[in-house]
Amino acid sequence: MPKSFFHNMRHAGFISALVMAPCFAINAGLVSAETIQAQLLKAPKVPAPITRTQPATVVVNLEASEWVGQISDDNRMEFWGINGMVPAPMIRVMVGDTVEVNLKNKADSKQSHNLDFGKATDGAALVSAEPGKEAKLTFKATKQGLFIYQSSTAAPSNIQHLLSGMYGLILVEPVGGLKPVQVEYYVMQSEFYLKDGKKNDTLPFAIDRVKAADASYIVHNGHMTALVKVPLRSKVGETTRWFYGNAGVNFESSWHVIGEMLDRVWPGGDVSKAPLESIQSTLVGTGEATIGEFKGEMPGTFVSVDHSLFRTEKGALGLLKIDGPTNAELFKGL
Ligand SMILES: [Cu+2]
Repeated sequence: MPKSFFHNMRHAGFISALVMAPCFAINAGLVSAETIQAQLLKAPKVPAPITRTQPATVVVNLEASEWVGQISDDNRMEFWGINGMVPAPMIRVMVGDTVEVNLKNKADSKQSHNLDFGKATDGAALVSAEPGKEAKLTFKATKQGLFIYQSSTAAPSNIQHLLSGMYGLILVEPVGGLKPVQVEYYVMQSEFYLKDGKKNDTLPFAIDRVKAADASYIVHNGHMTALVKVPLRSKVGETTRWFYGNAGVNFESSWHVIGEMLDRVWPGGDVSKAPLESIQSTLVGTGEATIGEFKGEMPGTFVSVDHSLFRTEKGALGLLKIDGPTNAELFKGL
């Protein structure tokens, strides 16, 4: 862990969502279901909320590739990811939508890469592409909720895909979308198992450490200090909704925001049920995602953690900076 995770707070960037206009597919003179190009943004950005009530076809263009990048300020590793991002971009669709996934595998990849969307539909929905090739998968989003899509790990030998960054969230919203809130963020806890090395080394994957559950890093959004260097932002009075995933593979995450109460939590991302209310910490299993939200009552910098607190030394934390006037009625320091 760097000396102080508060050190870089002032370099915070403001995060804004891009909105893309939908287009209509015209087929043999008939207007078919609306065809929408999925917004694919780098975490913690979340695609724009769904407000429509009619199913559409959502086109999701994904590219698998392998690259060497920073896992911490000191060391690099080889990532295997989607669209050059770890975690992969969040996909947002509505129940009843047809999802068209185009998976391209970059020509200089050494691996064949696949993605499994089986949680968002009935049965297996796997798409696989050899280096330099492209594959297409069309599936109907039949199950609403928040799920992880990931590189399939049918054989243990494939675990390196899941431990190199090949996972993201897919949100299947109910018809008409979730109740709107002011701010939404996407956070993924993930584990990396690497051989030890010196400063500036590129650290190779270490399967022995996976088996021993001896993680080198447990991070929020693909880098040890991703959400420390660039904190999440909101304002007093705003409700912040978090789409919080845990890619695993060894550690459940006890998600907790120090100094805040989770006003509403949808455990397991199950939006078909009423949320739990006033939750202090919520367990997010490996290979599971949860939705949680809270209203910021006071200004300050709040620390989101896996409450197995020594994991913060490996990167399992992020900051939320809430700006605005203080509320003396609610809380007064001595
Ligand atoms: Cu892969």
